[in-house]
Amino acid sequence: MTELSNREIATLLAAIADMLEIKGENIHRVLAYRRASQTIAALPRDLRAIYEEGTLADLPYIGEALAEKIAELLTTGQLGFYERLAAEIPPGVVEMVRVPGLGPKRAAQFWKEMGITSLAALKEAAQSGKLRNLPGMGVRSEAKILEGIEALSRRTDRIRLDEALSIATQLLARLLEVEGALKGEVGGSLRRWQDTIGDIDLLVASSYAEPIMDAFVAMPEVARVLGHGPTKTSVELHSGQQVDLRVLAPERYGTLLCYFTGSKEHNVRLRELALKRGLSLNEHAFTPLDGGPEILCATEEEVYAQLGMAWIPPELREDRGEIEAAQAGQLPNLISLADMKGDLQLHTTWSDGKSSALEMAQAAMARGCQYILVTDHSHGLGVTRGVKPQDIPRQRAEIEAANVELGGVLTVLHGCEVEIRADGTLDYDDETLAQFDIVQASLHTSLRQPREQITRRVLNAIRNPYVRVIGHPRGRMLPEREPADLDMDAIFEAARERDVALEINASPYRLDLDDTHARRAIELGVRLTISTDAHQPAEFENMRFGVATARRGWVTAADVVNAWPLDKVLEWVRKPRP
Ligand code: DGT
Ligand code: CA
Ligand code: CA
Ligand code: ZN
Repeated sequence: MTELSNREIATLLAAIADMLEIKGENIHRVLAYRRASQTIAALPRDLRAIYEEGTLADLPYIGEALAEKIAELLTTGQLGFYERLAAEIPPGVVEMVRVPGLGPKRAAQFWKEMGITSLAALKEAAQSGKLRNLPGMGVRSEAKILEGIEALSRRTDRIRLDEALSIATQLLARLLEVEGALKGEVGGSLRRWQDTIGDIDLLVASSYAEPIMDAFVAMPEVARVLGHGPTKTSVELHSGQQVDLRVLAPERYGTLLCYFTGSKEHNVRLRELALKRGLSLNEHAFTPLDGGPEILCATEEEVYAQLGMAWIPPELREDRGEIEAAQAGQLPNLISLADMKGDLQLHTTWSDGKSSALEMAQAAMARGCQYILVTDHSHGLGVTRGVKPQDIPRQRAEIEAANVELGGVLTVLHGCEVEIRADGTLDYDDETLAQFDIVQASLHTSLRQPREQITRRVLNAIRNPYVRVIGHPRGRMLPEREPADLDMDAIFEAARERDVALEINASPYRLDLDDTHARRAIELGVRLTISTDAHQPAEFENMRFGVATARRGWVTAADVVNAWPLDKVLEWVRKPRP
């Protein structure tokens, strides 16, 4: 019997909650299981260890009854209560609850009234129009179910960049404390700063791999060991993430890093180039095909030099032209975090932010920022409070007071994130917009409109005489919510014509524009901004994700408005538009 991980137990308790709800049980009972599931999913250590200490019932939302059920799971690998429910409710019905927008009540309805017991049968029924006549259903809700099934099929195990980075840096720091560990780095997609991460790769230089591997598998986050060898160990964490650790001697660290940073496509090209030089290349070394001695590389620079080119920044290693550029000595001079002089999107307590403009400014100043633009939501966006037109002068006075307090070290500008409404109009009229230093416009609602309609909304905003920036243009949410179906070429064209900038939103939930769109934008002469969209001081930290995304898009400091000094930004804002 394999031991259950925290994640598997959490999943099982969540399934019990769903099944109880499908049965129409008391909502408090349902919530008890759901909360217990969340508690366990968030635990940083093995549930079994807590059980053995006898302190299960001390965990939040876990009482005596639940503690007993967990004990049964941990000791027998099974749970009678779950088995009985599962025998009663077909698994396909429980699966239906995972469809976005489809709750347990509907799943029960489809099961009991239509005899639907699988996702495939549900899809079929929706496609042939059989659901629309059920009570409470209609043509629209039927279409939503099809969309939901579609979205579910796209669902991935990939996680957000910030989550992966936080796990990886914690594990790596502890590995580097082991005696004999000389240095280490995160590798794979994480080192390339891809927007979502499959598994985490850790790379360590040491001549003594064994104690490092042993320390790794003994870490409390580890749920199970998938493979344990002299140079590679793979584990699954309680949170469900897979982590691969590779250790090689320091004199081979360059090839190790290069190989496991990837991407696979980039590596294939490097190996082809090596072969042309009569060498085979892997993580250990270059090996001459004619049988000569290995060529070891302690650094990545040596690996690339061996192939006749300059070191390529990891963010570019996707085989999108970086190898040709390196060979020609024409790698772009990529933007870096140190180039960022301001932040042009953030929120305060005037809308859904958690801090005042002054508090945000002080935090930004501590990070060396020279200016920030406060961009609270306009009042029409239902979910947040937003700034009413009559309150704009009061907000302005508050910002002016903050500027006095800051004494000129950092300048706070008064902006807004005006809502692009579903009908394509903006939430403020032009007279209102004229009061702000810089106006950004964004989409937050009706993101599933047909391409032509939603594109027209953004084009309208770009053509407004006051709008200078479009925030998070495509409206995606990582890792799963698809972007709006926008005609990006039409948007790039209009943005270039009107000299309106497009944002790379640095929130790891968004990273929107993404790398490829950012690259296309600058190739077409469109300006960019990179902004954190911070809702509290700690979120200024996210700038690095935005800059990394820009680097993946070959962006240089000249392309980015808030990498410019303030006077140049203001000149750009005030310049008459065509
Ligand atoms: P991920 O984990 O899906 O976010 O993406 P990566 O790029 O981290 O992929 P992963 O973890 O499978 O492998 C890490 C790196 O190791 C990858 O970028 C390139 C290298 N690598 C892995 N498997 C292969 C392979 O079969 N051939 C080559 N050439 N390289 C590989
Ligand atoms: Ca990986
Ligand atoms: Ca991997
Ligand atoms: Zn927004």
